[in-house]
This record gives sequence, structure tokens and C-alpha cells, in this order.
Amino acid sequence: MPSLTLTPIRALLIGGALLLMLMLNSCGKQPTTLERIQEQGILHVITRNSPSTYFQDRNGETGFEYELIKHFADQLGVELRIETADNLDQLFNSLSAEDGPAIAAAGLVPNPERVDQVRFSDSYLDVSSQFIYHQKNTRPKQAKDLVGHTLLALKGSIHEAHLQKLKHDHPTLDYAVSDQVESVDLLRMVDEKQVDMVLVNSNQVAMNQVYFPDIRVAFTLQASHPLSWAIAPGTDVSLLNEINRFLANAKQSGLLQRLTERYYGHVDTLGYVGANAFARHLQQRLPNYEAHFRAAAQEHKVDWRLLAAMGYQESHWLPTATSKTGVRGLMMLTLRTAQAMGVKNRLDPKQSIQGGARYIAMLMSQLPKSIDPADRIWFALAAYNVGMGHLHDARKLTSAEGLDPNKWLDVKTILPRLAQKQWYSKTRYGYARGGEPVHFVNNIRRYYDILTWVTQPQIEGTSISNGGTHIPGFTPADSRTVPTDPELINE
Ligand code: BLG
Repeated sequence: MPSLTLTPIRALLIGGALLLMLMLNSCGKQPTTLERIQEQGILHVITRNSPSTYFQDRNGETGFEYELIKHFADQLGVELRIETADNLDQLFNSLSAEDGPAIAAAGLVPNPERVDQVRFSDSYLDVSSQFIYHQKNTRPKQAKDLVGHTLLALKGSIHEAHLQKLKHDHPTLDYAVSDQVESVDLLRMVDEKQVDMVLVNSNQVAMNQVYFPDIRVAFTLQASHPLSWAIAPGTDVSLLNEINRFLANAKQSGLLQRLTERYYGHVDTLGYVGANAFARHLQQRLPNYEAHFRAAAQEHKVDWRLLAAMGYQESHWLPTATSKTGVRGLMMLTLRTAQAMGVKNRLDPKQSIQGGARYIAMLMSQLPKSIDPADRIWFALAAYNVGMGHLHDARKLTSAEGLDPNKWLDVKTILPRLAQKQWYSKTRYGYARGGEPVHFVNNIRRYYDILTWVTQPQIEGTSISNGGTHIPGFTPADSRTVPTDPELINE
């Protein structure tokens, strides 16, 4: 039987082996970057404040990047902490700092010059670089047409690298870069003719076309480049792998498509002409009625931007609008509804707005409690357009189909059936042009989203009419004489 007594040498050997095992074990237990984030319960992200990345809206934080990374944080089961950087240098530097943010999510193009500094994730959106000019100037069609014009891009962006290359081929080309502005500011500068041209990402153009009526694409520089998130260098691959898995899922589940449509789909929804008209009317017409929208909204406890969005959908903010069926005014009240709301003259914009506000508030309060709170407003808008009776018919048909009558997503697929005999013959109120309220709500949501950015809470308190928002060139409210509505006035 071997002796169990320990010689000093043996004890030393065993002790050393134990120590080694302990060390190896503790190395194995070293938490990965991902585990550390999960242990701390916080995902610290840096971004930029802009309409395509992150901003405050009526419900709090929002923006394409914000929504995407919030889904990621939710999936990890951690809290999201957002920090914003003033410029790209600051963003990348803070990412490399100790205890800095784990991810930068800010519509970043993996610029070869940054590759040593940070690591980029897989792409979530492909964009291209576009030269933007003012529609009143001659359209430049190629790089040599840029010579002799003032040209601006964001400092530290991929566009700066593009311009450097162009300058190499066209030495007389002049350009400047700035770290004091966002892409949205560059586009505004073209719209205001402060600069001849700017180079920005195509997603920025798609989003901002509705704010700046005079901007146009001159030409596209490069077919496409990817947008990615960046993570700090020197970390293990756990976080990067998790991000890439999440992005692949977001593509598959349709999440990325939904976000892209919501933030960059203005032109697709409104059409190019529609988007441009909205941008013009935002500047030229809305300031005349903003005070009325605000006053009516306050009285009836609704968001004034929602009323303004409704007014745009109804009449393009034209107080004398009249439909084929005799529905009239800025908020398009029927004669019956106008009378019920105490409106004496439908063509008076102030009265029309007050009537519309009172009516939508009343419809909101009449909706059954069972309706999903987030969806109530869409139901109320549908009722504003098609009437509460028809809306309830559509909800009943929705239930009969095994869908949820309290969810707008379900009811909106059924509403168009009210125009088909096989369906409306089974309803209480019969035929209605059921497709119209769906279109009506879709458009209002779009206008509402746009107005929300224009009048973010941090710049609230400044009204559109005094030029205090992001939109330049607003004229003060006018005091036009109000035409009369003979149908009501003469009664
Ligand atoms: C709405 C009324 C509802 C009414 C429905 O019609 O008008 N809304 C307003 O007046 C604000 O009150 O519901 S009901 O009272 O329960 O019957 C249904 O009659 C208005 C709609 C009609 C629509 N725009 C507001 O959205 C309109 O103008 N249609 C005309 C189309 S066309 O140009 O003549 O083809």
C-alpha cells in the first residue's frame, strides 16, 4: 500500500498543480463581454441625435437606431442606456475609452480608416452616397460638374474619403468637411442655399425629402455601402456574434423591413410629388393654422400634431376644400357632423379645427374599453372617416374571421370588405367604402410621424410659425378673411 505521508517535494508539486488548476479554472470563468453586459443588466450605447438615429418624440425615445438596438437590449434582457455624441470623432473615441459604451449605433458606414479603431457588425441596411443640389440650380451629372461649386460633407464620414479620392482625380475640385452638423443640417443648408451641394447617405435623403422641398439628388456616387454597428476593439467576439445573430433574425422576422419602411418610407408612401408637396405645405400653410391646432388640441386633450396630420390628410390645410359629396373645410366635416359639433361655418379654419378636435375626442371616448390602448387613436380616426357604425361592423366581421377586433392591424385587413356585397350584406350598416379609412389612417400616421420629428419636445415651446423648429422659412400666421359656408350660414 503506498504511503500517504507527504514529502516536502511532493507537497510542493501537489500545491503547484492545484494552483495551476485554480488559475486555469478562473481563466475559464472570466466573463465574456456579453456575459458582463448581462451581469450588469445594462447595455450602454452611443448614438447621435438625428431623425434617422435617435430623438425624443411624443412617446419618449425613438428613431431607427434606437428602435433596433432597443429590440436587441430587450432580447438580452437588459436595460438600454443611450448616450449621444456631437460628432463622429467623439463617437468613435468614446467607444475606445475604458468603461465607454459597448456599441455605437448611428447609421455608420464601415470606413476603412476606422477598421483599426473599432470592429463593425454585419450590415443591417445598404445605402449609397448621393450628391444633393438645390432644384433651382443646374443639376450636376458627374464629378467634373462639381468643380467650382461649394461642397460639404460630414467630417470623418465615408463621404469625406470619397471626396478625397475625387479631388485626386479632379484637383480643382474644392470641398469642406464639418463636425459641427448632422446630415439633416447639410440637407437644410442646400435647401436654404447656404451651400451648393452636399454628399450624404441615400437613407438620409429618403427620410428628409419630406422636410426640404427644394433638395434634389444630383447623382449617386457609389452603388452601395453597408450600415453597421461598431463595437469597441480588443473585446472578445461574444458581443459581435450575438449582434450578428440578432441582425440576421431581424432580417428574417421582418423587423428591419418594418423599421426601414417606417423611417425611410415617406417617399414610398406619399409618392415623390406628395412628399414634396407636404414639405412645401409644411412651410407655407401649416404656420397659418398652428395656433388653432394647438388651442383646439389643448381644449380637447389630443396631440395638436395629430390634429394637424388629420387636417393635412383631409384638405392639405386648405380651409375652402370641398369634396364631391359636399363635405367641407380644413377638417372636412359633413354637414351633419358640423352641426352636431356646433360648427356654424365649416369654411372658417378655426371653427373647422375646433369641430374636428371635438369630434375625434368624442369618438375616442365612445370606443369600447376592450380596444388595445395603443390602437385607440387609429380606431377613432377610422370612425372619423367612415363612421362608428361601419367601424363596428368591420370589428364584428373581424371577430367572425377569428381575428382580434381590438387590434387595428387585424381590423384594417377586414375594413375593405365593407365595399363587397358578400360581406356588407351581412352587416348592420351595410355598404361603405371600407378601403378609404385604411388609407386615411395610414397617411395620417405618416404625417403624424413627420410632424413629430419637426416639433420634438426638446425644441417644443418654439412654434413652427416663428421659425423655431428644424424647418426653415416659415411665414407668420396670416389673417386672411374667412369665406362663408352657405349651407350653414344661411340656416
Ligand atoms: C365622415 C364624417 C363622419 C361620418 C362619416 O363621414 O366624413 N366625419 C366628419 O364629418 C368629420 O361623421 O360618420 S357618421 O356620422 O357616423 O355617418 C360617414 O358618413 C370626411 C368623412 C367623409 C370623407 N371625409 C372626414 O374624413 C369625405 O370627404 N368623403 C368624400 C369623398 S369624395 O371626394 O366625395 O369622393
